[in-house]
Amino acid sequence: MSNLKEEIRNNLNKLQDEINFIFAQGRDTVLSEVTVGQVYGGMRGLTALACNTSYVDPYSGLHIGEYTTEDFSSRLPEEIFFLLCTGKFPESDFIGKFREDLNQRTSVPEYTWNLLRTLPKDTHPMTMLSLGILSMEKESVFKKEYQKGIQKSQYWEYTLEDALNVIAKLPELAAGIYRIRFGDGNLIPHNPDLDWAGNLANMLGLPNSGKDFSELIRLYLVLHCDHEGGNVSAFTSRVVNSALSDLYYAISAGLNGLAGPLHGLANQECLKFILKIDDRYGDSLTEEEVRKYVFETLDSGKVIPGYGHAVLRVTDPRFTAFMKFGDTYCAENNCFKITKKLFAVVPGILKTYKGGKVANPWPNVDAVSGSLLYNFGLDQFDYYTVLFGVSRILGFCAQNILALGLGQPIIRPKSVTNKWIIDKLRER
Ligand code: HAX
Repeated sequence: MSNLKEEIRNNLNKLQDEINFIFAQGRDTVLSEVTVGQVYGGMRGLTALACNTSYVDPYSGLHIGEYTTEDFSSRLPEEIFFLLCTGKFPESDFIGKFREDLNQRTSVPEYTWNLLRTLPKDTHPMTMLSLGILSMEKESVFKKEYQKGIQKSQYWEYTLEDALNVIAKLPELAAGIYRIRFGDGNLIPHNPDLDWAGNLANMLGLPNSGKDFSELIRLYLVLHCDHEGGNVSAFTSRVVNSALSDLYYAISAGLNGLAGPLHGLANQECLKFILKIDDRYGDSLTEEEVRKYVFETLDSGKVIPGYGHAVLRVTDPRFTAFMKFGDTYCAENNCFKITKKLFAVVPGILKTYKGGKVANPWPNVDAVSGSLLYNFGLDQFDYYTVLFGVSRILGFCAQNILALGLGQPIIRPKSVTNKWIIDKLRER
């Protein structure tokens, strides 16, 4: 067994010391005030959560521990999971031991495959992923131990067991969903000698899959792993787990949030957008035609997928990492070329469109990821959010393990009625 558990315990001790210090210094200190606008505006800008896995700086993007996206983007997802849970990178012997551990846990139960195979053919792959994980809920080690009666201080340990059991099965489950939904339904067996991302790339069984495709899947699974605590999917997963619903419920719930077009589904919307441009203008697309298409989209009341962000105020460094990959591996691909042309044009338009109402005119990670997958023959864009989900589950797991380890209570903010707010305004 790797030293993951021991290092999580060390991290929890460190985080608990910090919390003790924070409480001693000023438990009643006001961090953020809430305006009426925020109450009706998706709580944007309200600082009301602590999350110690990752942090999104509006100007430098995603940080995990002390590391920037550039620092960690060349690592394996297994190392990223360790980093999310412990705040540091593992020693060099971790990968081998962790792989051995995961290899003992890979097998997806037959009843899950049976369930997935009986779903209607047009079921969205995200529904299949969410249901696939939920179907295994009866395997939850946390639930079984909780029913026996465990200490609160042990909740995280059994949640870690659930996390490892789910993470180990994800390549097989996600690839199986692809093959049932889009292929001949025959599953490719897990290869114990491949790493986590390599296995997923291999089990998809694409004709084009080779070293470069595995590298893309590795990068994809690293870049989507976590985005602090307030985004729809992570927050949903945490809220559900805070009721001590086990990790299977919490992951499935988080995935349901990720499935929305303003969140994880944006990458498939992006590629559709790019393919429509390609269809209409083809190879000879000019900058003026891109501008025309973007304005047409905006004027019809639609958003430009892949642009904007609730927190970021610069080009997403994850977008930059993918663009670097694209320049190296797919520079001649038409979708990638259109992605570049959009990048040259869209921010300038969004900066001033309708008085500059778009808070962040720059691209997010979804603006490019689909083009790269498409280049390798992964042309079923309904599937893209599944890959996002597989990666983001690392973050859901780490966030919930740490929150339980720190004894965080059930989440329950207060809501009020319009009348309550009107009365409050009258008091001014
Ligand atoms: N195109 C056109 N209009 C946009 C826009 C875009 N890309 N981004 C924001 N706007 C509009 C909003 O719709 C909003 O208009 P209204 O006031 O008329 O409602 C206005 O600009 C202000 O919104 P904002 O404060 O800039 O953005 P939000 O924090 O409300 O929303 C979103 C952030 C990411 C949802 C938003 O920018 C958007 O819809 N982008 C396109 C979809 C997308 O790329 N989603 C993926 C985001 C990354 C992610 O979470 N992936 O999982």
